Amino acid sequence: MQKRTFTMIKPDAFSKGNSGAILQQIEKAGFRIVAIKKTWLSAEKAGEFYAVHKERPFYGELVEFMSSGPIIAAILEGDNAVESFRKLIGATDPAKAAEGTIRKLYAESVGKNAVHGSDSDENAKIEGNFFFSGLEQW
Ligand code: 3AN
Repeated sequence: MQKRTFTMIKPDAFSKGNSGAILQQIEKAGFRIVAIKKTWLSAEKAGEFYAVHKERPFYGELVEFMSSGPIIAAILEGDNAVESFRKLIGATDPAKAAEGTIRKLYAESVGKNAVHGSDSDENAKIEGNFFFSGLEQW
C-alpha cells in the first residue's frame, strides 16, 4: 500500500554537501518526493518540532543542533513508507546502523545522524503538516 512519511536531511549532512547523494539514494530505493524544501529552523521551531523529546537529557543539544544550519524537509511516498524508510536510514546510532544505510554512510554520531524519519503514520502526518500546508491528502 502506498503511504507517506516525512524526512529531514539534518544540518550535518546538508553542510557536508551530502544532500544530493542522500536524495538520490532515497529515490533509487523507490520513494517518490511529494513535497520538498530547504529551510533553516529557528531554535523555537526546532524545539516545537521535537517537543515530544522535551524531557529527554539530549533535548537542548538536539534543538541547538537542528537550528545550527540549513536542512531539507520532504514528504515521501512509497510502499509501507514509514517502516521501509526507517529501514533505509538505519539505526539512530550510526555505529549500530546496518551496512549501506543512509546513517551508516553519512551520520557521524547519535546526535548528528544525517537524517530524520517519522516513526509512525500518525507522526508522519503531524511532521509533514509542520513544514507543508495545502497537501491534498494523507
Ligand atoms: P530516531 O530519529 O531514530 O527516531 P529518536 O526518536 O530516539 O531516534 O531520537 C530523536 C532524535 O534525537 C534522533 N534523531 C537524534 O538526532 C537525537 N538523539 C537521540 N538520542 C540522542 C542522544 N543520546 N544524544 C543526542 N541526540 C540524540
